[in-house]
Amino acid sequence: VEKINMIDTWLKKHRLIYVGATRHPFILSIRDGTVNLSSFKTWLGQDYIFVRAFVSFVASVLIKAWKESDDSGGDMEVLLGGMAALNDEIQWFKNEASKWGVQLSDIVPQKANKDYCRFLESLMSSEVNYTVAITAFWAIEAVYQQSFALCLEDGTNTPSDLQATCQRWGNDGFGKYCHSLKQIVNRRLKKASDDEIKKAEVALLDVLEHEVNFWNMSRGAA
Ligand code: HMH
Repeated sequence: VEKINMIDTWLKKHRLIYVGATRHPFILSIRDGTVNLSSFKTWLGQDYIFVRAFVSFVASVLIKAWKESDDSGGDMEVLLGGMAALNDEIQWFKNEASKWGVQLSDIVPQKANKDYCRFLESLMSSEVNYTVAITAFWAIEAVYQQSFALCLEDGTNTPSDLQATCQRWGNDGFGKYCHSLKQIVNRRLKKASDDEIKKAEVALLDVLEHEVNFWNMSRGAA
């Protein structure tokens, strides 16, 4: 297998599941303007809970980078930038929730969310190495980047009051950040053992499945 760009190799191999996560009916409904606002509010409240777990996960990836990385790609700076963005994101969720009348303190995590947070927690274990964890991290960010960028393309009907949400993950800066993460992952996978590569591929597939379940939950379909 060509190891220069392992991620692209995997995305071709798992194209259907990747498309399932990045062009989900929930996203397509935002894109064509038919989104149900109660679904959007469900997503907003649940994602706030997810992001709080995600911050802890990113902190664990940063620790692994410090311990394991040769850091030729400035991994720590990229991860620290990601954490700074999450600081901003938590505040954004609070503002957005108050705008939409969503009471964040009342949100009870639904099953798909709890399952996803539990998965993140499993990746925080010191048994999981940096290459596997950062592969999952890239995939988690890339799904949102691809999904929301789709809603910003020309000729779409994204409701004007959801444009800012789509911009949050669909903007060019976030795209560049995801690209930096992807380069780190490809660099790590080039040097990884077969066992690590296999585990990283499984982690990618796990992320994609959790993302699909998360979108399904938001639509009230799960
Ligand atoms: C479920 N996946 C989910 N929520 C997010 N906020 C992201 C990915 C990206 O940050």
